[in-house]
Amino acid sequence: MWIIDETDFNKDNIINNGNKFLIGNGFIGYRGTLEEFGKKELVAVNLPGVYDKYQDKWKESVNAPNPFFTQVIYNDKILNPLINKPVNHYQSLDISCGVFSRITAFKIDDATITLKSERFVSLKNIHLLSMKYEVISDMDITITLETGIDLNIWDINGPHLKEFQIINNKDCITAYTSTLEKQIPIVVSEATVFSEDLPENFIGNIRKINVRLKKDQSFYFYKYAYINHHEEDLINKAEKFLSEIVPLGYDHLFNENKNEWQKRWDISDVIIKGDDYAQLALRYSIYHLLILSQRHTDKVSIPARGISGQTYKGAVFWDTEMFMLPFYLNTDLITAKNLIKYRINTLEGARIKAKEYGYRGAFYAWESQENGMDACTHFNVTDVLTHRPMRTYFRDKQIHISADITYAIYQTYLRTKDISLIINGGAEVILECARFYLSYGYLKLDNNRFVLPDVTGPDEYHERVNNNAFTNRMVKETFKIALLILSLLKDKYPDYYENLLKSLNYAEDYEKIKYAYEHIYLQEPNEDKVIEQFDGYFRLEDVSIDILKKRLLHPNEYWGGENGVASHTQVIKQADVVTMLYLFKDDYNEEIRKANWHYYEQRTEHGSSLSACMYALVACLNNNPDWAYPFFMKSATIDMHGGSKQYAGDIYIGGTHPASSGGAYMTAIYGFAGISIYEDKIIVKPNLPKNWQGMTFKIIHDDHIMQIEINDGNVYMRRCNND
Ligand code: IFM
Repeated sequence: MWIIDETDFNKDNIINNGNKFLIGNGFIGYRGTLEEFGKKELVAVNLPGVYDKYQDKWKESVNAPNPFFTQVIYNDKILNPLINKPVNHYQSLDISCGVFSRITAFKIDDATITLKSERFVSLKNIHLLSMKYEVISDMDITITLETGIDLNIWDINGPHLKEFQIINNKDCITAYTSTLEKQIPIVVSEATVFSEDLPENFIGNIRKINVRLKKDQSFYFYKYAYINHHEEDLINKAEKFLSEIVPLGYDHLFNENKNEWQKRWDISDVIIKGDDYAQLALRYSIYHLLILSQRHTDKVSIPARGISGQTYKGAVFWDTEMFMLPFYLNTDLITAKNLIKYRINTLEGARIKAKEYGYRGAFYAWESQENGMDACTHFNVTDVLTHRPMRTYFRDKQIHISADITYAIYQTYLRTKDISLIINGGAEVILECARFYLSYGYLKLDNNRFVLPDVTGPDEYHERVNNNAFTNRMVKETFKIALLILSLLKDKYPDYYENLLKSLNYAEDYEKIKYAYEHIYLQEPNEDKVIEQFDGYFRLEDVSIDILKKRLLHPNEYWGGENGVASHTQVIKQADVVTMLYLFKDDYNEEIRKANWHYYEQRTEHGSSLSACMYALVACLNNNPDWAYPFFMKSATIDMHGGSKQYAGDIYIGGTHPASSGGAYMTAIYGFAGISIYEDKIIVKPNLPKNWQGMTFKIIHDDHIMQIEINDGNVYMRRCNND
């Protein structure tokens, strides 16, 4: 249960397969396309954290040239399934070690020629990609093989790169460039070692060789590529890197990568007994989280579409902290801390944004790019009917983002007990976020309530509402965390505490936070135990999703915004109150959780991939694992099936959905296994779906790796050796 595959070639699956068969290592994302494909097939070597803005288009992450480009030509015919129908095709992804393979046979004239390749982006060495490529024919023929770096890059809002400087020497081809806006240097370099020594002809960035294939004897080559950016002297670095890597050989590098994967799986795997398909889907979700781990940097976080391309501008949303971080907190504390440090490092951007809107403190970017600048535009959706940009308020009003980050920092501190996170910026972020809410909300004098007007909660179809239940609860938590941190610092780090209060001029705010924490308005459940999503929500038209669909004038219409079909009804985009019920499970009893689950589920379109897992998690809390199961499977299989929308008008919006993968993981661990983690203990209350006989997994707790096994209703926990 480690193989994702496709046994046929279907051109309609090309785009989705780019996501489904994605390989990567957090530094590089390489889409699951075939070597002979180009920009039309959305080949991409995505570089998260490298951003560029071209003219007045949206700033987005940058795609690098493709060092694996290879095509075979026989009798003037290109072996490309889009040009010549293959007689058979098989492609697969081995998620145990992040290896993509394909085998495609073509019947060209009287010869059957088979192409085989295998590639990986190394988890061991973040700059390295490697490929083995093989050609076999059933008769003696001469083919032409072209391989090198394809500079023709697929961009959504590009181009982003200056003209390339190509350096060819006998050992490698190097393409060096820099981004247009900020001149960030980028290098892609490749070395190719053929199974026979043949004369090579270079046409710029591509080499061409003629190969006499002997019947049934394979001709092959190994390719080693180096990708880097943001550093000086990259051309020399590339050449030096390849001169050291090539002698090690493909098998050695392959095994190094495999061993690294084994280590990561050893702590991350979740074994399910009794449900093979769920097993594969869950592992596939974990695979996506593993290829996104940011162990090498705290300057880059995980974009909402991962490393699958430029969708959503390659920007980082709350998805990372609320849906992905829990996985890293259980399995990879280096990544978990780096994700937090990214937010600490981008505090300045959040301060600038708060000021821009006339607030104090830190208002984090809804779509965060480098330095925490907000990539979210005021017109983030284009109306399909008028083709006009629509004013949206994600950027201005989705204020829960600062609370989500505060929550994540505190959770990370609780789990790692790493006070350095707090005293090296974490406390400042928390206090600045709390201060932002002080300046955003106000105290209603007639009832002495601290309220938050004019916000957008997770349900993006209802913009600019008052007192969104989720937001208010998260802001209360922010105040609580700020108070806890202040008292911790006062007790244990008095000098630091004094300096911080002084440098932030926080004494008055401290008092106000105490007051706001006590007086913030939280919605009470109504007589049916349902919590109103925001002031006035219950007064909106109560209409079914099916009826709403009939009102659409165009299938791709946006349901939210000023005139969206859902905006004036109770139909919501994604889990909102239900997300709050999960996060604050101890605040609400089962009766309330059940009433809200039922009420909101019927009214939720699940138009965001962040939605299903929250319904799954709360269904588990409600002791209904079998209700949770379809939502869990929906989250876990989203990128296996690729059912999500790929295009909105002309804009590609597909890609992978790592928050959904994270949500599937959370459902398995916190839902089905029923784990609750406290400072001094782990409580396990399993709630397995009926066809699951058991689960086994590991989590890091209190500096130890704990293995938890649930088997036929019994729970076993043991401490593993940390090595
Ligand atoms: O962060 C989400 C948001 O909640 C819904 N729209 C898409 C974003 C990115 O996944």
